[in-house]
Amino acid sequence: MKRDNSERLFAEAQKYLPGGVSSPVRAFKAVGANPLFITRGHGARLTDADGNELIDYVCSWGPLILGHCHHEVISALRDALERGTSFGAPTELELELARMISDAIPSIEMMRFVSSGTEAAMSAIRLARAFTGRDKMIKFAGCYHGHSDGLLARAGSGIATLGIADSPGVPSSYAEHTLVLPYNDIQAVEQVFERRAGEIAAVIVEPVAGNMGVVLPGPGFLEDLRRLTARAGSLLIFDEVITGFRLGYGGFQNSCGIPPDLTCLGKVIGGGLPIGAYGGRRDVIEMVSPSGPVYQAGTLSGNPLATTAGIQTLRILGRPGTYEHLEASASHLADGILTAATDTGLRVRLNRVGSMLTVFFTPEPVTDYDSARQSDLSMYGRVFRHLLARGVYWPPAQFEATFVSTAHDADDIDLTVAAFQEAFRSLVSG
Ligand code: KE4
Repeated sequence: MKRDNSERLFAEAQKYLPGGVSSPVRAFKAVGANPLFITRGHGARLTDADGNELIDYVCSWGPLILGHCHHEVISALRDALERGTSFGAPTELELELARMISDAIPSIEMMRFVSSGTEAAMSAIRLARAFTGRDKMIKFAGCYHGHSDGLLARAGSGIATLGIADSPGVPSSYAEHTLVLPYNDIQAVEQVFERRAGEIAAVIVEPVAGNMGVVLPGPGFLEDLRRLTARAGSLLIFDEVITGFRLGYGGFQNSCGIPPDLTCLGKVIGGGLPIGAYGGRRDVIEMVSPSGPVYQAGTLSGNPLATTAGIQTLRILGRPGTYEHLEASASHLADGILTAATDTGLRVRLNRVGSMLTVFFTPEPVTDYDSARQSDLSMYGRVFRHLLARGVYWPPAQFEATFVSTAHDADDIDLTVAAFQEAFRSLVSG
């Protein structure tokens, strides 16, 4: 695979951008390779700076559920561009997108648009603290809610101890308000609520986790979080930045039937342009400035380009058969990978919900961050590099989700499965 141009650009980029990238995971550090510089996306494929064409399963980390450059999204954006890129003023577009989201996710009675998932989660936590008058929050190890200080905390020494900063620059006083518990461990949550119920402002959770690889909620986990938070007067926040409109037309909350108090959205609702949103109970959201005292603002919040792309994307997703098509494609891919592993005697675990999935290289079930970390990361890197050499652009990190789009057709899936078969065979034969 020719990489001269990507290598040259990567060397130059490292002079101006830390690690040569604009976000850490893009640097391919987890898979022992240098990143490819991408020049264009089209349907399910990317083209890199050396002209290599790749089947894309990163999908910009989730937003591109319709694939790259969907003609109806591009056409709508072209029209919007002619009218201006940003006004810093209300527009009918943000009202239309808000209405579509609220109609699709009934727990979201009101919402505020922001420009990233980080802003959405950060603002939702601030709002929950203001609404409850409490400071502590619970998050789960392996879940990621963006890079705001309070959310960059990792589990303290003991299960119920306060969090410790997970990055330099985060004051311990911020991390100490965050309790980090094991995902799917409802006993740990019960323990904390038994001892500190009156202190907990909110529990924030990815209802299907995507940031330790895909990990599903265990039976009753989300229901118990709903019960415990309601009983304690704490707010339940579903971070659906990944799952929102990914697993169905609405949130995962629609299919699991558990209404959170607040929801964070991003990615898909912007159709590939910068966006985020947080919303939920009217009595909570009305506390947000200027209707209430909780301050939050943003220059490009609800901008006409992102809302245009989001509206068009949701309109297309709302068409009959869309999610059935995604399910069929993702199921075809998953079955092919599992068969390839069985045929070569490789022990893998594949976690999947709809069109988000992760292949782990471990014989044991992956149900939380500790079990995810049992996966053979070196094997993941070797498989990644084999797939890339065969034109398959798989997520360059074990602890990320693989995404299938409506643009992936049967040939793409068959080519991908064949690449897995060849990769597994070459790895097993040494
Ligand atoms: P952004 O600030 O990156 O738009 O969203 C933060 C965020 C919030 N909540 C969840 C569940 C998320 O997955 C994310 C961001 N996801 C990562 C990939 N797992 C974005 C990719 C990156 O960091 O480069």
